[in-house]
Amino acid sequence: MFSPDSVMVTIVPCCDAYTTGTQICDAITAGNTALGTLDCDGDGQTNATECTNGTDPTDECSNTYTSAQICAYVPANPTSPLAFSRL
Ligand SMILES: [Ca+2]
Ligand SMILES: [Ca+2]
Repeated sequence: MFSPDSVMVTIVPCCDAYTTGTQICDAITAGNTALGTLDCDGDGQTNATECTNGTDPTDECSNTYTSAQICAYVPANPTSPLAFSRL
């Protein structure tokens, strides 16, 4: 039987709550691991990975891809911001 008390709600941290990559990295460092699993700029690298690598999690053009990786990634992810960056 359905019980409202048993409904699980997953709260996804909103990327829009942060305006800079530094704010995102600071929040992850402070313990917001869920935010670290997101990809706020849609470049295919998680926020946590970008903070570790020193790239900007709010800028899809700031990443650690090689040109060869981008050439492979974009055709496979045509809706990615990286694909639109080519225009
Ligand atoms: Ca990213
Ligand atoms: Ca990025």
